[in-house]
Amino acid sequence: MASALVIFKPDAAHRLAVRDALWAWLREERGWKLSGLTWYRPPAELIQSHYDFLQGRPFFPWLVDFMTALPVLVGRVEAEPAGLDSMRYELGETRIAESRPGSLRERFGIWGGINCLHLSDSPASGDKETQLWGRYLDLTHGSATLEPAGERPDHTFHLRSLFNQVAARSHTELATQEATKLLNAETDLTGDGFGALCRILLGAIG
Ligand code: DAT
Ligand code: MG
Repeated sequence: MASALVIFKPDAAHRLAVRDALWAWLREERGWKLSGLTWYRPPAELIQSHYDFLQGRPFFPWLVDFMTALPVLVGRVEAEPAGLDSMRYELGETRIAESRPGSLRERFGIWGGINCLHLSDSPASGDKETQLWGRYLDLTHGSATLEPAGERPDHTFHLRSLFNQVAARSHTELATQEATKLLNAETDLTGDGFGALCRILLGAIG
């Protein structure tokens, strides 16, 4: 069996309808077993180590801000290597514009690297990542309870269209305002937390 680290990134952890959908997928446990899911806000040093192979890339400062600005949901899955491969296949490719139609990232990711879920990409990286994160929190006894999204909408495709407009510098201000309104309808974050969510998501555009 291989261990893998799973993280609901801030977009997935705080957009409630998206969180529900991803949680429903993870809970299916088709060939994998989930142990623990914990709310945790990672410090920058942890994210810098976790993504050390990306240091120096132009999006790296954004990536660290994205992953440290809000609490995320972290857990561990156990799977046969082939089971882990099929989970990664269902997850889809890294960048949303390139994610396979029907994959989780194509369905729920907003733009660029705002791609909702982290999942270790091999047994070797799973070992490394669960060991690293295990130094900061207990990955086996998570007891996060997830409130159901209730009537919260999922505006993924509309948000993707608006983010594309912001990226193309077309109606930048209006598209930003409209995206902020839609995000507000999707999340229960308020005040500084909501401000942080908007900053890290729109910050992906650079
Ligand atoms: P994955 O998450 O599919 O395993 P990765 O490990 O190569 O992808 O990269 C880690 C994260 O870094 C990824 O989920 C989002 C961000 N990232 C990687 N390449 C990117 C790019 N070209 N543009 C924006 N964000 C990127
Ligand atoms: Mg990876």
